[in-house]
Amino acid sequence: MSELRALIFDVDGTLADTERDGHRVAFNAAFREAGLDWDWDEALYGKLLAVTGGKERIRHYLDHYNTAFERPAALDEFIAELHKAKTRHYLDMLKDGAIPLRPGVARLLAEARAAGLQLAIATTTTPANVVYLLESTLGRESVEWFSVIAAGDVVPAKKPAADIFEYALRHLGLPAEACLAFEDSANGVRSSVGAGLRTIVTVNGYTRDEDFTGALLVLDQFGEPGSPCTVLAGPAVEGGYLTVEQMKQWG
Ligand code: XBP
Ligand code: MG
Repeated sequence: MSELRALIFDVDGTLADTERDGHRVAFNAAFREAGLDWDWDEALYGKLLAVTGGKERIRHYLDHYNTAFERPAALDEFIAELHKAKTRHYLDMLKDGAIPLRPGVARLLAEARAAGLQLAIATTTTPANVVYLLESTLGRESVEWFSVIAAGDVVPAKKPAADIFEYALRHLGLPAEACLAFEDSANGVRSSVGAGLRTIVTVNGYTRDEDFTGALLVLDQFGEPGSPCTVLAGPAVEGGYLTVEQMKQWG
């Protein structure tokens, strides 16, 4: 048993419900702007989430769902440009405060800081998306709360590969046993568990029925005093909401 020293958070689906009403909408806005008639509805987007990373997701869409599309010769650049526009639209949404944090996230971050734990991010999304989300929900200074923000193309192999969590651990300078990871998806859990991390899952509409083999605990949300979480798998959560005190006991 090792003393708990750091918490490593996924972003999309874990800190905030960003996919259906955030990233998806921004992708569609970028497609429209580029004169494309592509429309990623909620159901299709759920299937496309099988592939992490926005650029990788666009390529997967062309390979499997829009094979008739006449591809430009410079496909990589075409995808990169579309994705740049998508990021611009997504950041505009964050600036407008369109995406709140999930229940219990702000409380848990505050508890962790008060307890002297380090905080880190491990995500496949673009770095600016993380900064804007933190700033718009927790204030400008909140970015500084995180010792490591591991995001996007900083590793070539995105989740479910373990690389992004391994990168975060390396930069924290801690062994996996001293940390807990927080995820919302099967791809994320494969990545964090692959890096040797005990992982707590909070599911969302897109990921509820996924396979979370290897996770320590699966919840519907972190929970808040007076607004309890539901345990879907794993040990009981005392009082109905996840606390740093409890997590230390599972250490
Ligand atoms: C998140 C992703 C990201 C976002 C879009 O996965 O796969 O690609 O959907 O962000 P996870 P970008 O939560 O497992 O890290 O378009 O910036 O890639
Ligand atoms: Mg996620």
